[in-house]
Amino acid sequence: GGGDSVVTLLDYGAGNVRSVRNAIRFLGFDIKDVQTSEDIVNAKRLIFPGVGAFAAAMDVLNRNGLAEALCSYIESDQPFLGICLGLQLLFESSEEKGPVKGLGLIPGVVGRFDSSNGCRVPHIGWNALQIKDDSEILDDIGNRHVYFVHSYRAIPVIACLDVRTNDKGDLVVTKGDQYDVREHTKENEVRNLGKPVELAGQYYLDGADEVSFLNITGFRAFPLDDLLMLQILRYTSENVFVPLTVGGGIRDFTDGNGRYYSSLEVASEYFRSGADKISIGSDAVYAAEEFLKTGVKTGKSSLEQISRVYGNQAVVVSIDPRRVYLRNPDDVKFKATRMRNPGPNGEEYAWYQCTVNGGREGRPIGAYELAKAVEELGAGEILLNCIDCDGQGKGFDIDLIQMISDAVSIPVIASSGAGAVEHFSEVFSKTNASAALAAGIFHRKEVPIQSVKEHLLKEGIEVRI
Ligand code: 1PR
Repeated sequence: GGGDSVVTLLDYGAGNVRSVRNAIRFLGFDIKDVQTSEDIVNAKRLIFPGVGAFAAAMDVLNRNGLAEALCSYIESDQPFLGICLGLQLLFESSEEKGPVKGLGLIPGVVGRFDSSNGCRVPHIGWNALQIKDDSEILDDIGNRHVYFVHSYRAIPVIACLDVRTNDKGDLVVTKGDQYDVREHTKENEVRNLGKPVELAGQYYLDGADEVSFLNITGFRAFPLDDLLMLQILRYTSENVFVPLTVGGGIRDFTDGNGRYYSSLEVASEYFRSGADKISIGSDAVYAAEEFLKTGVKTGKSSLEQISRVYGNQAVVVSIDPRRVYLRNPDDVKFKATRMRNPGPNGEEYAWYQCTVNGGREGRPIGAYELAKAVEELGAGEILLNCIDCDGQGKGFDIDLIQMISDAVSIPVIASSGAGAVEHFSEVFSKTNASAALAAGIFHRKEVPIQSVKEHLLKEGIEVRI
């Protein structure tokens, strides 16, 4: 219930509701959380943000008697804002992992986008709105760019912050050369490029379309012990109003006291702290290997569990491949590609071996095989790194990015090697990458994000300015 300054929020426990909370508070309203169906009945205005999978959300609504209350609230014509899934649930049914029955307040079925015309699905990114009538409702949105999980998109530029604890115990933004993040000095210290919250805030102001945090030692430390990381997300999400992705250490885990945490719990904590997407590295490699071996989707991998609850669009798989040169593409059972530039011994081909634990261990699976498998298992996006190119500033690995972005129909984020604005236009003109990510050039202030965008615009590539 509540007075004029209260908005009732239906948070059913999936997805990042923090950004909606921040927005409501920014507008000067207090938030009343729905605890029971009574709270819906008594609401004066109700917001229903929905990120996640249709079936899982319907389950929660039905289980707690919220569905009925929601229907009578909306039928009595009271103020209601359904966001994304929060609107879709009002339809009769959804094709998402279904058909699954919805609330049936709006006639129609929620269908999947057609990807046969070359559109990547899910479509994830920033776009300009073309407003056909004279509606002023969106006048406040600057030049009318909006983040879509939809069907047309502008090319996003993503700033990536690799974070880890340095030897003094501070969480710092670091950046490696081919994944080696230590200074080559006597002290051998972890490179320190700044403070995570400050840098993320700066990149947002500079025009980054998305910000990613990768907790690069998450594979050995358990992320839920890393309260600092969660704190960083909370602070960042207060000031950074572009999608936030966080990765590192997402897996099932049993702590020293024998308490078991599912990867879903880990991810949920990240989402609650302000992440819009989570990114899985090592654990996705193991899941893909298992899937390719057995041909069975167990539903138990972190990838499958998290995408089932939060939706595919919330799950990024980060691939850390290393080039293995070949004279003959038939020498390995993994997909090899012809290289634009031959290897050190004149090799004309290479396959890309996936690694785990921050590049420390090579696995018997190629980037191509991994990408196809994780698409099957429910990944919504692929963050495609390349250890050979990381931190080198010599350009993206076009051969790799071309091979992977042609192989899957989910968006591929090109990463590793950006050193100049031309590298960004090159990757978009030569491959089907859907976004480009860079770290070092932004941290070292060599090239501002704005210059990258101005260059892309000049080259005829649509970006959010
Ligand atoms: O395996 O689920 O715990 O996830 C670990 C995550 O941490 C993975 O996403 C993995 O890519 C990342 N990671 C692990 N070790 C490192 C390292 O650098 N030692 N960083 C690491 C990955 C790579 C990029 C980088 C680009 C662009 N960083 O994201 O930002 O290469 O760099 P550039 O523009 O400077 O060339 P898990």
